[in-house]
Amino acid sequence: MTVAFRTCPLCEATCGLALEVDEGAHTVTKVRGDADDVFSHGFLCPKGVSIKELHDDPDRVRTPLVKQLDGTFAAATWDEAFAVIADRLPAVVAAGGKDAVAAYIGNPAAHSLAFLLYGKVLLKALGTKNIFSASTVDQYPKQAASALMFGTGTTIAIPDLDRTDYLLCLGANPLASNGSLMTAPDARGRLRAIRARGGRIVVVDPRRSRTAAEADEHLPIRPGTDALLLMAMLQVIFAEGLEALNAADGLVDGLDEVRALAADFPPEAVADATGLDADAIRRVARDFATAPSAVAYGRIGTTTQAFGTTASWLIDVLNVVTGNLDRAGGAMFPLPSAGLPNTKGEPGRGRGARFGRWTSRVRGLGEVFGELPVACLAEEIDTPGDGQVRALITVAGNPVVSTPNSDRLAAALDELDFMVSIDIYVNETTRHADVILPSPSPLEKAHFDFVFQGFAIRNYTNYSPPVLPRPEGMPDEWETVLRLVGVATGQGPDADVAAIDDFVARAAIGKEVGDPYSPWHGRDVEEALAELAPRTGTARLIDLMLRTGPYGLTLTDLEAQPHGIDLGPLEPRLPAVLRTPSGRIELAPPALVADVARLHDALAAAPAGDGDLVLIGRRHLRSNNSWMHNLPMLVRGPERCTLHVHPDDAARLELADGGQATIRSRVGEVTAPVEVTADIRPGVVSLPHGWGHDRDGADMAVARAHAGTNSNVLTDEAAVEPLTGTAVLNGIPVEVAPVAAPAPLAAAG
Ligand SMILES: Nc1nc2c(c(=O)[nH]1)N[C@H]1C(S)=C(S)[C@@H](COP(=O)(O)OP(=O)(O)OC[C@H]3O[C@@H](n4cnc5c(=O)[nH]c(N)nc54)[C@H](O)[C@@H]3O)O[C@H]1N2
Ligand SMILES: Nc1nc2c(c(=O)[nH]1)N[C@H]1C(S)=C(S)[C@@H](COP(=O)(O)OP(=O)(O)OC[C@H]3O[C@@H](n4cnc5c(=O)[nH]c(N)nc54)[C@H](O)[C@@H]3O)O[C@H]1N2
Ligand code: SF4
Ligand SMILES: [Mo]
Repeated sequence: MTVAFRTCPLCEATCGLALEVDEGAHTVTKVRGDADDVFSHGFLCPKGVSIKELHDDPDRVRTPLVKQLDGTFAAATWDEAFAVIADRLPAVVAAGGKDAVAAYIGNPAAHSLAFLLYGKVLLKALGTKNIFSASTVDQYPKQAASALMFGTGTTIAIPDLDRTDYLLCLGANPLASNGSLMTAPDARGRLRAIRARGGRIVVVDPRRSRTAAEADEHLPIRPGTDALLLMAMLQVIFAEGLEALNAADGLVDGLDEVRALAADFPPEAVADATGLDADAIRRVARDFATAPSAVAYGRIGTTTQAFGTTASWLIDVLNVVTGNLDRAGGAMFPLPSAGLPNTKGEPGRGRGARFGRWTSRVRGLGEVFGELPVACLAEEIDTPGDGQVRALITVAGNPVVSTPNSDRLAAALDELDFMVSIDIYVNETTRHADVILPSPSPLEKAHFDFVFQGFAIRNYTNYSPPVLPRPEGMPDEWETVLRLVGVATGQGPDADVAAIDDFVARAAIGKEVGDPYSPWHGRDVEEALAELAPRTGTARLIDLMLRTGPYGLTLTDLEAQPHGIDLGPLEPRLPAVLRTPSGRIELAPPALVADVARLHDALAAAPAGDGDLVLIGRRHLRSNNSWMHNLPMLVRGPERCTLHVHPDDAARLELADGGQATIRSRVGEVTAPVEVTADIRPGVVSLPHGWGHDRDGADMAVARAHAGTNSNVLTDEAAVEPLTGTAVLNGIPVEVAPVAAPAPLAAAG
């Protein structure tokens, strides 16, 4: 029995795990939090504990599966599976061109070294414009706003949670989600510490979430109106002369423009639309502006809604004009060990961001960060014509459950000529695939959360080697990706993966030696490649990123520190962090200023009537999007997929607590059990996403027994946020009615 230390790959908190390993039985016997982890200090949540069940899950796919003529899957060897792919994928391209193949990249890919480091290689090899991901049902609005203001999509201002005096938390529930775009193991402990040191927490959420329940104040906002609230706060701050730029002073363009825009939104003007009291808005604005330090932070409830990018922008405008950008206790820019685009090239200036360089075929939605909005995936498959998508590759994604109008997408997938999924389950999406290629279990892969280290509330780094060896014959995830690259580049099913890997490494080194600001500038590529030997694959690329990164570390340095390396609290990074063409903070990017017209329209529109209901989502600590419901320890206990309804709405609609209700939207209808609770505001109902595991053909026995209802049968693919095409998943108009109890049988005779 040995103890292995590794970072938990299951959410953004990146907790250190201490695992008792039984190599003989190829499993772990015990999961604990690693008390010596430099960042998580032993914190662990129920999902982290479940990594053992995930590894042991009998339903987890362990060999390639190939669909038979009768529609069932049969186990295949890797050579057999790749032979099928090499036979059928190029045929789709030959018939319909490169755009006939689409790709969808799911959320766990953001935690996978293979997809982070080689995913782009695959997408480039495919050469298709039909690239989709979970980002357009998630964080692209925040990344787009950040790119327009600061110059790159990963230059995201992160709450300095451990030092702030005032946290304004909008549309996020870190007590359930463990934090997102705010990597902070033990978010609850860190939030409690804010109050313990005399600070204040205000939560803006239509629901009294767990985070709201622990806050000093809860503002139960109407869904989709956060941008109006933020405008009103800015109006107060400007009108009362409370603005101060501090670190951003002399670096800001557009301050007068923002001041003029906000002038139209005094608290009284937005009170009805937001459902909030004007005095409360005014007080929160003053408190925020006058706190010794303060930070506004928004997440899913502010991004996947009608004003996602605009709200994300105004959150950072608030941080900037109150002098809280780039100062301790405010919103700061991490400096991760593997670097970021904002550590490359000329400090303080860059090319900035451009969106809409191409558009989707059917609806004409614009490209964002090289992708098209996933809300238009189904129509790209089911609408005939030139450029129609005929094949799909999914990578660690479950779009049939996670993206809007699930039923339309599920039907569209059945029409494809060919589909490949790299995944660890046969689920609602992968059941449509012709070939499923499994990944190793999380315990059989190396892990390095370099993306989330770039969004962390403290600078730290931590590399985890695999805990267990891969089973005989199972390739590493990156080898599978590169084998697909071989097929996509016409090298057939047996391409030389090592040669492709060398090619990728040379290209990455080439970028460094060509960057006058890189420590490796001007070096000889072959000599640099030799320095990284004998490492190959993901380890070689990580070593390169570390060596050319801001701290000049090596992978050997990280391997020597299994509990991680603390690199200290966040430090000011202005102005060097900026990559805007102007070299300044763009407070009023034209695309965002233009969207303020829609805010005026929202104010002018008739307020919601008494009978109007809108649907929002929510998360639970023991759930993880759509894919961890097959683990018995996470689905134990009361049913989680329930419709939350306020008592007033329940009375009006004659909905009984514990009874069933039908929920209908423009695109679909589902049934769910009702949970009557005063924790949700009237006029709003909430159903969590990620459920609905009763589809035929999925092979997840535990999940099927706890099927729940797929809330994305209700979300509308036509409703997208205009700047990034991100789906509106919160604020969906719905009608709710009780399911009539079965009539009692008439007494016989
Ligand atoms: N209504 C509504 N919809 C939402 C949301 C919401 O709040 N409301 N949230 C959205 C958000 S934020 C997100 S991120 C998306 C998530 O959307 P997706 O990423 O599409 O879905 P997940 O549920 O994360 O599914 C992950 C898939 O990856 C597989 N998987 C897990 N680990 C691995 C691995 O190591 N390797 C491989 N190859 N596969 C793996 C799982 O089996 C599963 O099929 O859902 C979005 N959908
Ligand atoms: N346990 C668990 N942890 C997770 C996940 C999970 O599924 N389960 N998913 C992970 C992923 S992929 C992500 S992206 C993160 C998301 O992390 P969070 O954003 O913290 O996730 P949620 O818990 O969904 O919190 C969103 C909140 O927004 C509220 N909301 C809805 N509409 C509005 C609105 O219009 N305005 C405002 N102000 N609030 C609104 C909801 O009531 C909800 O409380 O969580 C990650 N962590
Ligand atoms: S909070 Fe996230 S990273 Fe930490 S143990 Fe839980 S799932 Fe893993
Ligand atoms: Mo997400």
